Amino acid sequence: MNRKCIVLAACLLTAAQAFSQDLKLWYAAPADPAVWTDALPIGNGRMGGMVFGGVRRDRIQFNEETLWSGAPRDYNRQGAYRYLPQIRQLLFDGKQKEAEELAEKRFMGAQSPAGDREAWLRRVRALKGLNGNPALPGYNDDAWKEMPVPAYEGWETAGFEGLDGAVWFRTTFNLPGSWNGKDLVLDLNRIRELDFTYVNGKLIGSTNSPDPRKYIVPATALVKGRNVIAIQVINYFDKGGIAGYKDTTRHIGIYPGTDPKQAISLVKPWKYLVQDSDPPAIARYQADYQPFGDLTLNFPGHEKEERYRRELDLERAIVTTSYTAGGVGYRREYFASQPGDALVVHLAADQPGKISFRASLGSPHRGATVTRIDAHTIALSLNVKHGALKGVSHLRVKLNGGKITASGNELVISGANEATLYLTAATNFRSYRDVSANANEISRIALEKITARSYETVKQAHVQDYQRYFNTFSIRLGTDTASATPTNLRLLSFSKRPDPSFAALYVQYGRYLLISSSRPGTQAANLQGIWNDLLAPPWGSKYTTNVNLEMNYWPAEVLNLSPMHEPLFNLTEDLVKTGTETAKQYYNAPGWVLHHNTDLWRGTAPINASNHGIWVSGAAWLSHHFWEHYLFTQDETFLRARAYPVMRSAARFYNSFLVKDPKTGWLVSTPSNSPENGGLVAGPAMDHQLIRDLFKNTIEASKILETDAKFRDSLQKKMPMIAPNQVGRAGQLQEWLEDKDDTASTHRHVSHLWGVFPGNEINWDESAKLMHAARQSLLFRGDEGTGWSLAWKINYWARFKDGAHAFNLLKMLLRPARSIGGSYLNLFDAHPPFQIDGNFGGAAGIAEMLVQSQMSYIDLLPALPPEIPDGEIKGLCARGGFVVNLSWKKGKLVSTEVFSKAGNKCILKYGSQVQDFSTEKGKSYITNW
Ligand code: FUC
Repeated sequence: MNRKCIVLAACLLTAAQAFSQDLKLWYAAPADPAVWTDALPIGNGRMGGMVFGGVRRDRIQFNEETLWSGAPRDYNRQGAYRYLPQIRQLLFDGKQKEAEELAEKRFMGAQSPAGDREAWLRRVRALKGLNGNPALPGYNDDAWKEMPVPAYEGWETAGFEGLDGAVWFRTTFNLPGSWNGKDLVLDLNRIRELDFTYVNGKLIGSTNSPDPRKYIVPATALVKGRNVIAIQVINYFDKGGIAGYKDTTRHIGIYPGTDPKQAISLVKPWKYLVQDSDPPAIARYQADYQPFGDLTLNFPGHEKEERYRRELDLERAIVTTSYTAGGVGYRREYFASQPGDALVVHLAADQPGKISFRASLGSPHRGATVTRIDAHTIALSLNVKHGALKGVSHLRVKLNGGKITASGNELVISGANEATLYLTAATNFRSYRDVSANANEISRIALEKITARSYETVKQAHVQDYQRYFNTFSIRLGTDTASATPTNLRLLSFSKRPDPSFAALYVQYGRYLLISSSRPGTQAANLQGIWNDLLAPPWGSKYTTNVNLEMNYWPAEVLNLSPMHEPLFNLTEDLVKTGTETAKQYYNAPGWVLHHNTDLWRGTAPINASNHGIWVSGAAWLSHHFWEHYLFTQDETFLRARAYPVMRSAARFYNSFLVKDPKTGWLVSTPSNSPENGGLVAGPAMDHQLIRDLFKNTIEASKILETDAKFRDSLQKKMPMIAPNQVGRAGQLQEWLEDKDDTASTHRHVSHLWGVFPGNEINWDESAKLMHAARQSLLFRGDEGTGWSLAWKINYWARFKDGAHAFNLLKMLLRPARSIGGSYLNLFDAHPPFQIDGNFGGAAGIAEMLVQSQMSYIDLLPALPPEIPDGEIKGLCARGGFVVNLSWKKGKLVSTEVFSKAGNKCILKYGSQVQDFSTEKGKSYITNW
């Protein structure tokens, strides 16, 4: 066998030139205007856009990352620590329910102030703002409009985004003669959230419970012929209206007491009137990420288009739509420029004078206004309801030829050769404590700056800037035979037909999404990255820290996007400050702590409910990211100035927080939770893995930095006292201190395997027994899961070195989204609903199949799936400061080239073969295998 090491001259890895695998998502049709996840994302880390690419009407829904609900405030419940001993004791005594009840009352975070609900309700119940009483059968509703009823996901989905308050609904039905004298059942199933339901003016029911609403309508309330149903729906927040059944084949309706089969369906347009759309604020634990607005373009006369194509080019970060209509070829380009700090849309045609359209701005925020600034510019202003933030956005159109007029607040362009639209946006957010920025000035200045340059210059600067990051890595898997197939069809067939290059595209898409949602200097990528169209998005589109936020950053180091990690470090450094106060108020402890969620305002206290909101390991997990960044980059300045202070402070917290379990004598984490599974407990395995990882890394860091010897010793002493990983009666890795795992549970979280990935205390080399047990646990849990759960399992199976199993999970992640995890047409991860973590976890998982470096060596092709017999990668990063290029054929490694950033000793391992050699900083080493 030919195994040689050649020392090369220093060379910089600019990998992208290497392969020309087609890096495009493309579609032969525009996005369905009603399906947001059909649209293609663009983003510059600060502004995000979703491009629909419609022909007659195009929509670019956009975001600015600092537009959130809420305001700076203290999230901590003062003095919560006074209840800590009692909660601990209840848990040690096996009284989980009592512990949860006490914690629910005394240990949850402080909510935002609520408005006066009762006073408001009294007013709307007293028919304030109405002429007459809509409950009465004789009320004249001729002037009311109609709304389709029901809407399971809320009236928001029927075009009423942002509507909360008191809304009246009215409809009628004809009483069949044979029902005369009978009591009827009015089955409305679900109403969001409180209703007052009348039949012919008589109140027949009212509840705010989510339970099915089946009201008895007494025969005495009914009249012959036409009967009137009137419902006053009260909705304070989020989804509203008559929701009916999730299964739309089941109808809401009315029927004689015993026989639903005879029901008269009430699924139809109902008359409605908004009585009051200004309900009082509700108390919230944390804030929601907000949509900003919509840029809408109308193209009169664009009919019967041909040769339509919509694509996202990952190599240039540009979306393009093109088509022919009326004999003219049209082409639009859309991108989010980081150097220009704006979204840009360029319209061109293949004949002069053919660009005519109307451009307008809108926003789902109630009360948003659009004003005309000058002949070419309009501005949108908005305030977040009940919140501290305002947003301002500017739109300017620059033309080549043609003319522009303003009609109302629209810009009307006719007969241009080309047009370029520049969209800027800003808020008054400065920091989590300061909202004094001038949104209008920031947005206006950005606009003036970018519009002073030509479109070509702006575009070139964008591509150059983006490629600085994107081109550090390239990947080719298999031969690219399917790129001529539209992405939606590839998604349909990925689980059935071999298409390894689709997996390569998915990796690069993950990198694209990270560059687009998390640039140095911006906020960290949230649950939806930077893309959100809803005022009340799922889980607030905030930062869930018991896996989701961290998963967003799994690809950052390994896929050579280290600078994109920066926003997570900034976020964490804020959390160290707020979390220090939480550590004091809740645990009377030094250091910092973070529970299972945070938001723009850096909340660190427990939220939601005591059975899962009290989870203490966020600080340990985020500290892990600082250490990993150091391992990959070997940047000692970063270790000293940024990583160590964060890690040390977190270690101080756990050092004080761990207590002795009276039964076992081990040190345990309590109260806590094995994420979202099993309620409030003492000693979940995951916590101990995380804390050991933190202690170990902090010890290591303090040695490298030659500091804190005493503190290091105290951690070293504690390490062996922490409750160890245990193998249970079914051969599983125990999720809890006690051997009580339910082996039939298919719960989406498999947190107790954290030590396998992203941790590494459980591995084949040093702890094979535990590795087997962890594997057994994962087998019990099964493959199915939400998007992020599938993505985590890909990484687990890669660490178990089972490439075939890992690839099966990738097939599940890359299947069309249905009721369980998969991907939307734009390849956004579906929890469902959309959550971006799975995109990042999935991309990292593919890397994990191909190279691993968590031990003291670089493991090459450790879990190569049979579906990827051939491939080539350039620019993959490994711990120790190495950048790896490798190629393989027919399932066998062919060659590697390792670039050494730090001059460390390098050990390469491929199966049972090992190559080790010293390296010099800045040099590359080729090995043929
Ligand atoms: C955790 C998960 C959910 C979801 C949410 C954002 O609560 O358990 O599945 O991903 O975060």
